[in-house]
Amino acid sequence: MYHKSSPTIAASEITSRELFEQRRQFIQLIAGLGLAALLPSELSAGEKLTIVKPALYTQPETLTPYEDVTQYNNFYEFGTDKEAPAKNADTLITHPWTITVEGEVHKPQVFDIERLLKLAPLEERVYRLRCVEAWSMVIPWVGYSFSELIKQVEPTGNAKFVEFVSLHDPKQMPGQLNPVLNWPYREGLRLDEAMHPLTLLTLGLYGEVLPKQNGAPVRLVIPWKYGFKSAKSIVKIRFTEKQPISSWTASGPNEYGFYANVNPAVDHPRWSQAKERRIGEFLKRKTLPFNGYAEQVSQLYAGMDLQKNF
Ligand SMILES: Nc1nc2c(c(=O)[nH]1)N[C@H]1C(S)=C(S)[C@@H](COP(=O)(O)O)O[C@H]1N2
Ligand SMILES: [Mo]
Repeated sequence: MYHKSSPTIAASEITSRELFEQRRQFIQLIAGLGLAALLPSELSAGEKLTIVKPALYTQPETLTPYEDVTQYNNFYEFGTDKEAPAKNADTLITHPWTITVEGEVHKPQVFDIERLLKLAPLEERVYRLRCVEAWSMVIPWVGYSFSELIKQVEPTGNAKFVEFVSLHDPKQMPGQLNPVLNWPYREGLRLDEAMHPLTLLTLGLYGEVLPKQNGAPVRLVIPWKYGFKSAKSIVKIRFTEKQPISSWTASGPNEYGFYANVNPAVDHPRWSQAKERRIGEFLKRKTLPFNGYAEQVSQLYAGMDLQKNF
């Protein structure tokens, strides 16, 4: 079973760049120890999970406090208020857990969480997460590039997209009794977006196994897209030839596009996307194209009309 085993430091203690760096190093240390300690002993023998690589794409920014990251959430399976997931998500059973990978792959297979934890060295990635509702956070995630899983299943030549499906069980997820979305929660990426090294298969944050309200035990984080693309508590991954229909796109095709790249120049029909409120800060800041990751990802969309493909 998973137990919260690593201490956390209040992010409010960060007062300078130096402290921030010290803290980062400490988090990296406990991340390795904490996650390794969670493995059943027969799996931890000889495994190098204690190494948490400082990552290539990590952004040196002030982290959003742990309390905000874990108490201000969107996870409609547990209610539509930001406070609801932290209050209600304890009914989610996160172990045992498997992800079934199927569709246009040469090697369809079922991954249990123990295997996912050791599929690749765990890295800490500090990513900005920009919600479509015009707020944002900076979160130290733990995981590895989703391409590591793609390699294992060997997509066929027909695979053009990847669909992600979250758990559907109203007993564990009472918010699913509310037809606010067409359950289960579904999201999708183009295969090249899914292959991009920034796309993170995420197993932890702040050096700990993911809290349930943040999408335990496994979610995706796609930092250049609006937060709703980053599906939580994933049980199925399907490689497809046709573009999958995301839950949010199904509920409002004019409001939530398939691409959903963060774009200050394309407003949501009901509000501006030009600025965002960083949770914990007072003044709004300008939203950056691709959430600040344009250098890494803009070539994925070369020649595309991003007003049309919003
Ligand atoms: N299954 C599922 N995944 C989801 C959501 C959801 O309601 N259900 N909300 C999305 C939205 S809108 C955002 S902004 C992020 C929030 O992630 P966080 O709560 O870890 O910050 O999760 C995304 N993933
Ligand atoms: Mo969101």
